[in-house]
Amino acid sequence: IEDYALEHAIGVGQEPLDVAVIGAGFSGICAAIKLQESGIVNFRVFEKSDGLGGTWWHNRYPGAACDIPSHFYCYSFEMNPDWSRFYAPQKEIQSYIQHCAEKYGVRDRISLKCEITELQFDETSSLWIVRFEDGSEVRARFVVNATGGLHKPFIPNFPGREKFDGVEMHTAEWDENFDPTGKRIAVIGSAASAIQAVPQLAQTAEHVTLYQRTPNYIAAREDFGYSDEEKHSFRRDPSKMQAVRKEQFEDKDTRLYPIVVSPAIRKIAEAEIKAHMRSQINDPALADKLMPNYELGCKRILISDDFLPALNRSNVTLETAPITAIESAGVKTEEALAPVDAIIYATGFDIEGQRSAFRVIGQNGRSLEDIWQSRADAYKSSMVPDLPNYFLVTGPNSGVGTTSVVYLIEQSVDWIVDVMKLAGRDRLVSVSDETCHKFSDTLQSQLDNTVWASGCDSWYIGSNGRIETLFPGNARDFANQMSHVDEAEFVLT
Ligand code: N01
Repeated sequence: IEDYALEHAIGVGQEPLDVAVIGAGFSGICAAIKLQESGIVNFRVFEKSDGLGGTWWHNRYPGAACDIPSHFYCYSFEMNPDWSRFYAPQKEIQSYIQHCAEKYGVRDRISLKCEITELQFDETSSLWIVRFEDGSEVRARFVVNATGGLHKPFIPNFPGREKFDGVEMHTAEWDENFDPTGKRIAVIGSAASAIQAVPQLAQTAEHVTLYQRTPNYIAAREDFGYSDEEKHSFRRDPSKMQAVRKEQFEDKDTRLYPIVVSPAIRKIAEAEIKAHMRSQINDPALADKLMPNYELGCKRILISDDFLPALNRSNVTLETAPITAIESAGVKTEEALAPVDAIIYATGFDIEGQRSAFRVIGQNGRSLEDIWQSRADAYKSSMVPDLPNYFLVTGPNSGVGTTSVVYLIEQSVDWIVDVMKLAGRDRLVSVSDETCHKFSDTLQSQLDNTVWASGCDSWYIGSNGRIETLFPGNARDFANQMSHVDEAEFVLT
């Protein structure tokens, strides 16, 4: 991964920006490209880390790859005939994002290593004050928060964690100098990140112990590499890439979305996936431990071709006894202590903590923390009452598990840019409490009828018991929601 020369020139003391974009992942780069295209050129992207790509910059654990097909997991305006595989690996996705920033001329609008600590709306100037960790600040008419949801690593507070003598790492904070060869490794967590890392680690580690608290449904991934001939044909005839994209968009929606809303379809698919899982595991007792006991789709359905076979290896153990403590030598369960050299936390992300990564203070001194105290609502996932000229990409209830988030990002960014244009240079645009709550209440009543509300414990559900991550429709429904901007939706002052 190329290391960019870092620039800290963030415009202190200069004219206010038209737009401050926060984050240089898929969302932030998309916002930058679309702002530029629409003629709003006085913007800057502020990125906390030292590289581009967001999720795809941070998640460098062995085996990290996307579980959405490459030709759909990219911008519609920048198809890539050179994807090496049906499902692209992390490095390629990060390079693709960087390529887009360079090709569309927005790279020099991105300031790296700029961590924001506070955003405050200044009523006098009607501008947002963006404050940084080093004490500097800039002002901007609009803010686009493109920081994503799965960003802040979560590590459980096991008793004794600080006593561990070996290496410990979260999957999203991977140290590339770590060599698993010959090591005894504990992987805690058994979901999307873990099932990608375990087969890779097991190839050279002395032993891998995987700590599973809840089993997951794991369907076949059926990944494959594209031949040079296929890549050439994508280049010669770009409509072939569009065809893959269209098939993914429509196929996933029609095939997978019914699982979300139909218990009968779930039952059939559940049996198929469980049979597939059993067929991959040699020991029936081990297979029993892997069978989920909740409805298919309640937690994210995982896909893998190499995780289940890896569990058959003699140097991999699946541990299901609950972890009681971490000791200096390793991981302790109710049954035994496993001495290890390294503990890998594949334990996911702190979604609610991420929402308060920096303070946001809107009109009348109302902070986002107060506004979202009991419920995190956003109108069309993007706008929050009392935060005028402030937009979120992939905000609350923006997730559609059956599609590509990059597709959803494009829909949202187009809508956000249109709303900015509606406000123009002289007006503030916001949504009323009533509009936002009415919108959100409708979503919540639809979500009540989905599998996500069927009783399992997942990161989709917040500590208040509400589903504030997912959208209750499919990709087409989301696109329809974002397809028009009507002045009557907003408060313009
Ligand atoms: O995290 P997770 P992830 N004690 O929160 C376990 C995306 N993603 O990083 O199920 C013991 O899903 C927890 O157990 P349980 C994708 O959207 C995409 O894997 O809560 N275990 C679970 O097994 C995904 O959904 C790709 O009982 C504990 C695991 O840790 C999202 O990121 C690849 C525990 C956490 O699973 C997050 O995936 C990777 C505790 N106290 C990720 N606390 C693609 O391919 C948690 N766990 C695109």
